[in-house]
Amino acid sequence: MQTAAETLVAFLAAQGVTRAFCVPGESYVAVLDALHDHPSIDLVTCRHESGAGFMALADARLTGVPGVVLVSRGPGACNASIAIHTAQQDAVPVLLIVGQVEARDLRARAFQEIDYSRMFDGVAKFVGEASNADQVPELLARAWAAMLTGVPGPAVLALPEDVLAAACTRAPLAPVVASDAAPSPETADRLADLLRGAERPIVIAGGDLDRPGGREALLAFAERWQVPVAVSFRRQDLFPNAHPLYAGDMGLSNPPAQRAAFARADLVIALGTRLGDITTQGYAFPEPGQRLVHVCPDAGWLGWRFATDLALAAHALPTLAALAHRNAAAPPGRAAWNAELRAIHSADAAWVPRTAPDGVVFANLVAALGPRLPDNAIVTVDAGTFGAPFYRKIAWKPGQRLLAPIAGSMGYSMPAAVAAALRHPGRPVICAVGDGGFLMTGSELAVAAARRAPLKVLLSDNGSYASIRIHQERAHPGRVSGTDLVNPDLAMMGAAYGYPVMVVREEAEIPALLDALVAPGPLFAVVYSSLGVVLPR
Ligand SMILES: Cc1ncc(C[n+]2csc(CCOP(=O)(O)OP(=O)(O)O)c2C)c(N)n1
Repeated sequence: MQTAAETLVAFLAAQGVTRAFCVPGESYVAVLDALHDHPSIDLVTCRHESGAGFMALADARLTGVPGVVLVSRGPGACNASIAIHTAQQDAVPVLLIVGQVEARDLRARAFQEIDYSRMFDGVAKFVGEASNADQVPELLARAWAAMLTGVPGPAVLALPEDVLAAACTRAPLAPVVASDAAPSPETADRLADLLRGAERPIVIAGGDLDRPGGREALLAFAERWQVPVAVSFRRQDLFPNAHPLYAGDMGLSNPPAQRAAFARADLVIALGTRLGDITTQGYAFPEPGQRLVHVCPDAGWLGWRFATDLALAAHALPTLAALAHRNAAAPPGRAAWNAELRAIHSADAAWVPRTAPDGVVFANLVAALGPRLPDNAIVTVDAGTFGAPFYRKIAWKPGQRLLAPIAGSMGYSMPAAVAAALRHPGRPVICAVGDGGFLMTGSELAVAAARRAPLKVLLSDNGSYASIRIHQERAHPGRVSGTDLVNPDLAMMGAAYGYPVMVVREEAEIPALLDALVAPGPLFAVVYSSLGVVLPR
């Protein structure tokens, strides 16, 4: 007879999980023991539960299989909670398994007890707790289905220590996940009619296209129908940015000319995006009166904040497949519209190098890195103002992957890079991070070092939580409060992890840094970057 812990591990293996991330806890040693017998699941021991959670998130984005995080009760679950919030915002399936207090102590205010259904209510798509071992298979199946249906997202399972060690008499249930919701033929006809009649359409492509075949289908659709494509927040790698039909991204600071042009679109097709806050420029685009087609697999997002002319509770890929079989045509004015959007994006993407007396202008470096990035590079970008040029000044190619937290969570990029380097040992992985973000989860570099995963760290040290300083200068000029950082010697920290270190103090050193960044092997590059150049004048 299997224990519930063994049933759990067998279930994960059967669902295609090949890696799980943990910080161990006494409340789930039974799972650790069950993993001992399952070499097909690589258990990655992390240094902080937020790091474990972010690794699971990045791994899930790269594989399409839910990321698995194992944590201890109470403190462990609290540390991991940032990844659950991020998984929800980023629409990534992540399963958080919490070793819970013993079943007899549930709701007894026991040591390190939390009621996770209350803690994660509104954050996770599913929260389950077992009070006996036979409930575990069903809870697993429900969590799995919740993570993968509609808009993907996180699930949490609280499994008491004694339940995990107890015999489970029920066989694991394989969840049936229907994830191919497609438009009806009539709806696809209507969408094709709208497209044929639109002089100034725009597609906003979102995360639902981040799946096998998604990028190829989007490109083929755009070319066949001659529709310009903008990407939703931080999804630049969905469409070749150098393509004449790439119209730019929906981001934190779209230029006024671009916003004005998008507002003139006579058809907005939101394809596989929730149309969230930033993608819609603070729920301001599409404007009232703009014709909107919203394709989203979760009906809960249709009609949310925006009046929709055609609402499709469908996935993006089958929608594109349906359009591929219909006659494509465009009114004569379409070419001029496409060229106009492209010109606006190109003007915004152009970068004129600047100089600053107080350090390297980090954007100069990022703009120069773009053309040198290998075609199969994976770049993880943390939250912070150093990251801004990655979104507009690099022309992403579909073979490259940009892993940036849509939730804007600091501390994401280092663990994400570790997960990427473990998942794709043959691909170049670059972790871009600020001094603030690095000191949050930089210790996960120990995991990469232990496994000889050769990632590259590109660290912008400007001695500040500069993103917040920018807001501060706008609202309260000259009154610096809480945003200055006095850093340790970051280069020494890189060396302590056994990484070859490069310190860049001047722009003249950028060419050598670029060479090092595209050469094989690990690297820890600290760039003393200008703070002054990013502050409002
Ligand atoms: C976990 C978390 N805490 C706080 C914030 C708010 N925040 C956003 S950017 C930022 C500063 C980032 O500083 P740094 O990593 O040094 O990059 P910089 O902005 O200086 O380039 C802060 C504190 C956040 N987004 N995430």
